[in-house]
Amino acid sequence: MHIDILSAVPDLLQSPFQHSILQRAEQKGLLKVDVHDIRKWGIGKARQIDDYQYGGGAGMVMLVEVLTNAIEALAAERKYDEIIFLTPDGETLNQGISNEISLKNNLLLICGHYKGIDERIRENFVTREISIGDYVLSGGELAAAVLVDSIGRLLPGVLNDETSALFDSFQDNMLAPPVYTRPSNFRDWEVPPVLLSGNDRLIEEWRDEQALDRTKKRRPDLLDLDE
Ligand code: 6GU
Repeated sequence: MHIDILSAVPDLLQSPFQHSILQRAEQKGLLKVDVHDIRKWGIGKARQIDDYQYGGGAGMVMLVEVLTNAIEALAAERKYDEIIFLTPDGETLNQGISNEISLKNNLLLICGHYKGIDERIRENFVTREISIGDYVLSGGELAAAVLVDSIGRLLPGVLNDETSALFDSFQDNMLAPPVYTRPSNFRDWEVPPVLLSGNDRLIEEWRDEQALDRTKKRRPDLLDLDE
């Protein structure tokens, strides 16, 4: 998968993809992320990328011409499956959306800043709009990092044990069961004996039960989704 990201604050996106699972994905050639500074397409000597909004009101808006030039320059190199704008008024990201997007080959992510981007970009280029939750961030960069992380780990071959994403929280609309490692007794805090039993069937039953219990208690809304 190839992901281009357009950002006015590219430095914010330097570190997130250079560690752990996403680093491994890049090293294995399964994922390539290129961050592009929008200012590269800025207008005039000052490389202007935003302006006051028509009709008045506080906050700057990113320029239609600048974003058009940026998008068209990148689109000339690559045919995008989706052009995604990160915005608090987009559809709220969930595991199902991440699963779906992880099947694409080429993505362009656009990070807004200030008040937002000229609506004509959304009308004429953007194919999908995504929010990461009902709260406001200063820009789309951290949301883009969240999206890339959640889809990058789903690419075939990225996780060591390919089955492990299947048992993540939210796959099957269920939270994950509790996990333990050695020692089995620490300060009299004991690991549930069934996990030490060696009986795979009982262990699986216990995990299913714990996952359901946890989901009922913490996120009953997830269980309604199945009906
Ligand atoms: Cl995608 N952008 C911004 N600015 N704020 C957000 C968001 C995105 N998702 C949740 N809050």
